[in-house]
Amino acid sequence: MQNLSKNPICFTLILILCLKTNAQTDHDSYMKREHSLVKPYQGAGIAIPFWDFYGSTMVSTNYVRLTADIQSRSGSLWNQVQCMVQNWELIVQFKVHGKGKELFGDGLALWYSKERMIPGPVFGSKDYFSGLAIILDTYSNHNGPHNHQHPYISAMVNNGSLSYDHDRDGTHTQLAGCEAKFRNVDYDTLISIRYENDVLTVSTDIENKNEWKQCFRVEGVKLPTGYYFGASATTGDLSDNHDIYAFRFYETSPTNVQNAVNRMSIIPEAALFEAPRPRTDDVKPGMSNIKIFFILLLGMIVAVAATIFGIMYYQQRKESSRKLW
Ligand SMILES: *[C@@H]1O[C@H](CO)[C@@H](O)[C@H](O)[C@H]1NC(C)=O
Ligand SMILES: [Ca+2]
Repeated sequence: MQNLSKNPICFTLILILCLKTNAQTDHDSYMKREHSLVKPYQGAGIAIPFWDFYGSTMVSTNYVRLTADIQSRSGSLWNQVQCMVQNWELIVQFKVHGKGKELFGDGLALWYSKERMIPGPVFGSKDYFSGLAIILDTYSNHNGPHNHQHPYISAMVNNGSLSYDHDRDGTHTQLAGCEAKFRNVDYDTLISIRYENDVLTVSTDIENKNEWKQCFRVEGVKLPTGYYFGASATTGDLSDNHDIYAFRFYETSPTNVQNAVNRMSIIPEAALFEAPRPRTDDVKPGMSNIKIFFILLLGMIVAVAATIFGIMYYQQRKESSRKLW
């Protein structure tokens, strides 16, 4: 321990490791069947208990395919049971894959929303939604430079007043996000969405390491109880298979029934938006470092020149005043 405290970097590393372990998912908590979707799905492709599907969605033995790798498809999958759990974790096993090497899209969204089964432009679901969308965007619609790579995972909280802007890949309405290379890999890819005491934490397990990596954590997220879980995906000119393998829902701490009922009437809200959210191609590019360097250099030259002239002037005056005397 003495050695450790003498070595601050090592100590910090160990501290981070400890914190990470503590933050890791506690899978001993109880999986709630009414919000979960696990194999065997039952119903032989016709009906899955607690779940409805819409559009291009197809159920097979191993996965639910929201869209196939075909242009202009849209599909969704919705839980039938309102969520009255206050603190929860949802783990979704998914797979996004297709023929496209360079061009593929558009992506999928995981929902906790008031409305269900309503098709629309936000990855196959309704715009101006109420609730939470976790968006797994595989295609960058943005023509200008982005400040991140795709695929990209982001969160958006909406009270029904905001529109998801595809042209900006939703960057100016997102709470937070992270890059995530989940596409076309041949191992399992999972995302965890944790909502506890108004804190939203999204983590991924997409590197075949069997461990969670935090994507983002946002405090002050207000979500009501009584909304529905869902998943939707869409393809346009570009396509991909968007498959859901499992939804696993856990109640992470016991719910107080009265609180849960009271929370049904709150309006979705997020205290902290990611700041700043630049709309990059609208903004004139700022001064480049080279420009700043030259301006500083010019300033220095002017200052040096002024000093030299000043000294020369002073000496000349001294000399001329000497002559006068
Ligand atoms: C809904 O959200 C918008 C944008 O965040 C906000 O301006 C508005 O006040 C909110 N409305 C309600 C009723 O909370
Ligand atoms: Ca996009």
